[in-house]
Amino acid sequence: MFEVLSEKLSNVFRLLGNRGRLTEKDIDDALRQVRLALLEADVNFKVVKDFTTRVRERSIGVDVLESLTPAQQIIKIVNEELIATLGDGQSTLASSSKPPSVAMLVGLQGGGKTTTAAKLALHLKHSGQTPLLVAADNRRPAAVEQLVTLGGQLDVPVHSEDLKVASKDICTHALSRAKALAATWVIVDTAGRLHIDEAMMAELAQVKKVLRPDEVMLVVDAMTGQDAVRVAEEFHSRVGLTGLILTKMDGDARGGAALSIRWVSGVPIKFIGIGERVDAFEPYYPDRLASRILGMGDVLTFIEKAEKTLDEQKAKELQRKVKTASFNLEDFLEQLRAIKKMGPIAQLAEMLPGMSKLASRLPDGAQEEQLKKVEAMILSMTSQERQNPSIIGGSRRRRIAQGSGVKSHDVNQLLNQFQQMQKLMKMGAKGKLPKNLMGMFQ
Ligand SMILES: Nc1nc2c(ncn2[C@@H]2O[C@H](COP(=O)(O)OP(=O)(O)OP(=O)(O)O)[C@@H](O)[C@H]2O)c(=O)[nH]1
Ligand SMILES: [Mg+2]
Repeated sequence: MFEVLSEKLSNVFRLLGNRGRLTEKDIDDALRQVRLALLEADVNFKVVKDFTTRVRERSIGVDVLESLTPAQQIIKIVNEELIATLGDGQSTLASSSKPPSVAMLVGLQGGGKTTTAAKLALHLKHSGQTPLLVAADNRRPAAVEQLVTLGGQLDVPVHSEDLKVASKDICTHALSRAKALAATWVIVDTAGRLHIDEAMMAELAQVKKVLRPDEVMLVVDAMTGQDAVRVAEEFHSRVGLTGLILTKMDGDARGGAALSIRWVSGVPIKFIGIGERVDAFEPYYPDRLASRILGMGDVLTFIEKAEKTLDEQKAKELQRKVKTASFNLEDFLEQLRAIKKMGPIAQLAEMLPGMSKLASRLPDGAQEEQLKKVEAMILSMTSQERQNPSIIGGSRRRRIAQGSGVKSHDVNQLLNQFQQMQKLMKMGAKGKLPKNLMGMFQ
């Protein structure tokens, strides 16, 4: 479904290429292409706007990871924000503590309700459940027959009644039958109409009242683009939905519905239908869909691995340096930056002996300012000075203060604190620290 979009996004990233640095303009140009590609894919314009704003905010001024190119870094951000748009985490089926659990399927005509009821029954059966299908669509004889046939193929019982019986009564009887059969799940296929109308909503409300379902899922055709999104909003406000099932995701539609529906309706997608066969059905994983849309599963796996090994390497290296007391201002700067990315200063205090006092002495909010100041000072030092701060005398101190726009005594303070920290590390390396501080040297 996402071939065209995928290809366009790949082109954008290819153009960003392996450049060493990306300017704000490069990022804006790339995001303009991304925006166009999404709009052409029929993604809701509000979703597009929100998405590109979030990606831009995070891309500009991003700290580039050593092992990733800027383009890879941006792909990483796009991927993460895409997942956020598609719905964070996987949404599982809600079940009842007292079986049977009940899933009611609703939707417009031809959306795939009946087929999906059978698919869901098979899915549940495969996971060890005993489902009962219910033909509550009594508007057409063919609809009942369709479900009965599908149930027969899957060896799943189907509850159906004479067309004259009202849907809500069929449902009442079906619940008793489920108990008698000791079914763990009841899956109810309801009648669809061409358009949303009062009669349909009234009937669904009645059926819902009888069933007291654990899940009310809208089965919606992903090929219908933005219409699907409107239908979801409407059903959600009228009937109250717990989930969405997107069907015909195997088609060649542009993908806008899939990309917008969760964000616009606020209802989680639970399953997707990917073909006409009863087994063409999958739980919905936002991360898998995102990587399909980006069309670069390999790159994403690479990015993930690079990040993980980098983190591990860095942690090991830091530990070694602290243990051998060879931790210098260069390392300190790197830690500061890592902390800035993480946020709370408390973590820095925990990690570095001697820093906790400094952190707690700072007034609220001044901490970030102080971090910036410290960073500026270290940046004004030569590499030699960072590796061996003891060579910093009066004239070097003045130069550093001037270069970073602080007072000489600020530099002094930093150097003193750093010295204290090094002392603690040396004591730690020799095993001479109090027990509670020794923890970090083990
Ligand atoms: N390619 C594809 N076709 C699907 C999928 N799901 C359903 N269909 C087809 O869509 C058509 C309509 O499906 P139904 O299950 O009858 O739809 P319905 O919502 O029950 O329709 P009504 O009962 O008329 O309201 C059938 O031809 C299905 O085979 C899917 O995921 N992929
Ligand atoms: Mg049907």
